[in-house]
Amino acid sequence: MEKHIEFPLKYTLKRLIKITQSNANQIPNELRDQLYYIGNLNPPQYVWQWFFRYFAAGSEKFKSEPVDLLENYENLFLMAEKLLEHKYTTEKYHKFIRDMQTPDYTYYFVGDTHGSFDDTYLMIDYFIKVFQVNPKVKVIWIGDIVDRNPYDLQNLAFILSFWILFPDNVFILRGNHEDSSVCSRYGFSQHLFEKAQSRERFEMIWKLITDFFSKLPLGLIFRSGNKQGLVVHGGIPFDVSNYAPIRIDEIESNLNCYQLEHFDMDVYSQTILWSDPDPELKEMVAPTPRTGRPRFSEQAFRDFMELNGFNLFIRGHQKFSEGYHLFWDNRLISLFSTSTYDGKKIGNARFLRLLPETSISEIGPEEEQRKGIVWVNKEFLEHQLMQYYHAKTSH
Ligand SMILES: [Mn+2]
Repeated sequence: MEKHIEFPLKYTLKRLIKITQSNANQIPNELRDQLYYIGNLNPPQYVWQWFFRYFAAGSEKFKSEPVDLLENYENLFLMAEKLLEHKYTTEKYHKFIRDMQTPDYTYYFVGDTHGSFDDTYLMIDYFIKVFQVNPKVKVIWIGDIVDRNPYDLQNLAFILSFWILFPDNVFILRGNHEDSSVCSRYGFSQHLFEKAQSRERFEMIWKLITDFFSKLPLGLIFRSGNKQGLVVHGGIPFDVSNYAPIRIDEIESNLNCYQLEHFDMDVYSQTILWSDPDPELKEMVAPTPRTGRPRFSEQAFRDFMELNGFNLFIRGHQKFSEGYHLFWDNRLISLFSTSTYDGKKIGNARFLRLLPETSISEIGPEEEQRKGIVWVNKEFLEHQLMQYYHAKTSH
């Protein structure tokens, strides 16, 4: 084992913890100025406090979280909803965000986090450090932030505050669990109810959150170097009972995706949120026996990619204990960024880092001398950051 390296940048998590523990409401001005500079925004004090409370405390503090924090949750969700509305009016934020103007940026993609606060904490800590070395960075959360683990409300609040602090660098997409018919069954509504302590308070904030979920974009079209592609939670759009290759531009205006529940959506929005790739599938597309979950074949995938001019497709949705899976010459990358599920350890969390110069054929786990697939592990991330830091500062 390599010995512990102190990250050379000023704002290590350790230093932040020291500052915030001595005075939880005192946010260091120097750090704030630097983050303002990167984020170009002046968020309200409670967003900072929220962010720093989590940054300083970690998941250990959740059990003793005071009840009056509910008002902070409410403020945070109101702020998030406002930000989403504001983004819509700029026309840049839509059912699909088109983010093609920054091919010199590094893109980070995070798969399902499902309330795994400790993994999210390591990733956000890492991203904040990356921002300090290189502001030309974007981070995309691919949905399924809630359910499946005990601290999903906190996970969501932490990711939202990160988004509010860096609205031009951070994006949040909808997953199939950001749906009131799903997150009322897999943990989230229960956790919120326990926090609210009364039916009335619960219903007020439940409405706020599920409304927010219903307005999230389905996907983001990006370009980094010579890579151009789409990121969504599930898979390509198709009609399972009447297959034909689909062009995003042609279906977008008719998509009926801004619904609280997927039952009320059109079939394309449903498959974008729910479908899975299946290398064994002989038909173009088919439902999964028993569950009915839609699947698509390699040929259906290649047709979609060619028709839309994409060479890379990134998604989450499927549980892989290694945290990722590569399909079809790395053209489809599946990410799973939680190491715990139903409160139990299931494997490793990973995310994807796409530098402009990364080529699709070299994508693979970084610890196997390949590129882009990054392991969410404290020592590994520190080591990885050191390499990144030296590469950025040596020329
Ligand atoms: Mn999912």
